[in-house]
Amino acid sequence: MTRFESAKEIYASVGVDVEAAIAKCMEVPVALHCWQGDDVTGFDHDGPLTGGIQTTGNYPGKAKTPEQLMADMDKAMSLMPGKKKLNLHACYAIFEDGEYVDRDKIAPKHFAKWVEFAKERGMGIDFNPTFFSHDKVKDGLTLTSPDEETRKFWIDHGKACIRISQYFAEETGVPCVMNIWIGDGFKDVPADRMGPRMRYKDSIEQILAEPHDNNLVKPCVESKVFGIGVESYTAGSGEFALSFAATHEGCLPLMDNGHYHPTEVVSDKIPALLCFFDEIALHVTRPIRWDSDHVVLFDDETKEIAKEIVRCNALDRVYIALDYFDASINRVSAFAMGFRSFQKALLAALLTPNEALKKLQDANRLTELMVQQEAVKTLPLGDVWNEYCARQGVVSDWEFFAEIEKYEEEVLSLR
Ligand code: RNT
Ligand code: ZN
Repeated sequence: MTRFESAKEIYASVGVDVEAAIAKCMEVPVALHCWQGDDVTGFDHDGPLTGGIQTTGNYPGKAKTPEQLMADMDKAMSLMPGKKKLNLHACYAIFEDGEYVDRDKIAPKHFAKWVEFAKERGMGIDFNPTFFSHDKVKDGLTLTSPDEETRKFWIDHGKACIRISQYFAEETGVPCVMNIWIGDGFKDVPADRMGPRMRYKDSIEQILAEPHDNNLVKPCVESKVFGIGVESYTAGSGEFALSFAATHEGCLPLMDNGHYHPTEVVSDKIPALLCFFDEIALHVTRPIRWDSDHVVLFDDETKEIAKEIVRCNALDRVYIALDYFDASINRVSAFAMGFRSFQKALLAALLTPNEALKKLQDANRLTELMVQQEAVKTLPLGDVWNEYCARQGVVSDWEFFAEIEKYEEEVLSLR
């Protein structure tokens, strides 16, 4: 008997159907964020990363052109099991033949190459307006700016992104999640906390008024607790984003698990929000002490997030995207490791006897629940994971690094 066959029997003995879990895991789309490949730089500007986020490290081989970024994503995707969706930021517009337009004027044609890339690989596309790293960010503000010309520029950017999102959905046949996140805030104690939020509310309302099909474009608002240089106040706080989504038809809340106080957990917020929203969106990341955006690993909170989505029976109600950017290690490895880690968490969640455990809770058999939840942790997940990777035609964890080394030697080191 192979290790996989033996694992299957062990899981069956606790009521888990391994084949069903593997089949399900292959179907769940997870969005891969292009910005891990070039430290959130993009192709439409020179100048630093702003908005209160930061990449640290200077590992060689960073992608500098659309072709390099696509090649790196291709390599990474060849190492990742599971269903992928492409996640783009507006600053990854591709201008050709010397053309350039500012962010308020970007159009579907500037993303035609990405559409081609996605279609050839059978992927849908998610999208993000880029409200940072740009000279029209005035005094650190965009959609909350008291300067009407500035605010209008960014509203027009948002509207352009709605049109591009609709184009992505129409082209790929897959709904496009369009995430609004701004870094607007203040380093020190503001004198007016409500004014910027009222302007933000009005700005998003204007953006969402841009005609679009709600079945094709899924706008969301991502909250945040603080950013670098905006430690005292963030306009798009948790309460703001959640209340906005709750009161605006067709708008989803997006939770990034790096955007909360350190003892708050998104895994617990998922079932809370699912009581009220048909659909929600996630950015899965790994915050170390702050919103540091480390590569996602197979750690406790990642496992718990996946477990909640699965046991709430909400795989088709939660839009899952990854969001991290580590410039201190091989970026192709970072891409693939984060994706593989989330896949592993999903598979583990699908291999958990959730119904049996729920029954113990409802019968108040809490001693037994603790004992069994601990026993689940050492079920032979690794054997099923290896089989899952093999069936998806990707290398095992132990073969993975050799692929990274080879690509670094043959491609990245020549840049
Ligand atoms: C920033 C947010 C946001 C960004 C990306 C690049 O804290 O998490 O989602 O990481 O839009
Ligand atoms: Zn995020």
